[in-house]
Amino acid sequence: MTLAMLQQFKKSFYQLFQVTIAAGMIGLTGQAANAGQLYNGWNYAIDSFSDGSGGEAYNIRGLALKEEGGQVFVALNGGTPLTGVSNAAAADGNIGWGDLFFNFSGTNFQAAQGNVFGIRFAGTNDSGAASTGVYQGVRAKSGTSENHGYNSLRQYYNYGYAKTNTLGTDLPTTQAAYAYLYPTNVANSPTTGNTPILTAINTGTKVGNINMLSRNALTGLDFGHFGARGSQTFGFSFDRSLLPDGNFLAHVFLECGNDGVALAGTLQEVPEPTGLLGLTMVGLLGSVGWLRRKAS
Ligand SMILES: [Ca+2]
Ligand SMILES: [Ca+2]
Ligand SMILES: [Ca+2]
Repeated sequence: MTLAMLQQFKKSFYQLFQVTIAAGMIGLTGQAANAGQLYNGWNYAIDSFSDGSGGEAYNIRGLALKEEGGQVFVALNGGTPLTGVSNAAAADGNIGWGDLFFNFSGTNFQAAQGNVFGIRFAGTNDSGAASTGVYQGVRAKSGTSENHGYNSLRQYYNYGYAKTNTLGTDLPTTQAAYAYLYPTNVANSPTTGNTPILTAINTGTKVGNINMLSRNALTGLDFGHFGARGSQTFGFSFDRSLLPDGNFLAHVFLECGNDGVALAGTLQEVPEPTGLLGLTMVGLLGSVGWLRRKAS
């Protein structure tokens, strides 16, 4: 995919979820997405640097993804360590990362429940997934109350965290965030009662493992290019074949709902080697036939 194609897709994605709610809104207030955050082969979503409730230990700065050599690589940057932060107010004494969700359905996240992919990458979090890895057929749950967090996205915004790039550069406004996470009727009238923050896998089927990667193994990664310089950078990879082809929206919240980020991207179709050979043969035979007809 070229940079121009990615830019167009990211812009379209943002507009889709703006248009979804436009009918019920007085007008559009969001600016065009700061799209096309492609750099050194990585696709970036840069999150607000000042929307981590509780300070930098609960602040996400970016999410990035690249596809290379039959693997998908994911990287995160912010102030929250992979193993979370000790906090006596949490049921398990720790507040950390939730699970990462991939939605290829083109619908809002709530409508997509049961048809979502989820990745548990933090081995110490409160996921309903038994172990780290990639899961399909996922339904998500909210773990914010056990993690001393926000009971709803609306409550988080009511506390003053409705900042620009609230869920990163691909879902930059509160309207876009509501429109992606909830059905239209909720997005048009978000309350503290109808906007739970789904932070973790509840149920799903494990389809593969992930490989945790050191900073140095994340070749080409450069959050600093976008000014995202959180103290924590980590990532992981998994087999490309575990996810379908096409456009997706990926997102992750901290377990407390104190911050979240989303990334719009595309996983391109990978042709089967035998299929490709077959197509080449058909093409060659077709050319031969055409040449024969032309000669006769
Ligand atoms: Ca943030
Ligand atoms: Ca926890
Ligand atoms: Ca955020």
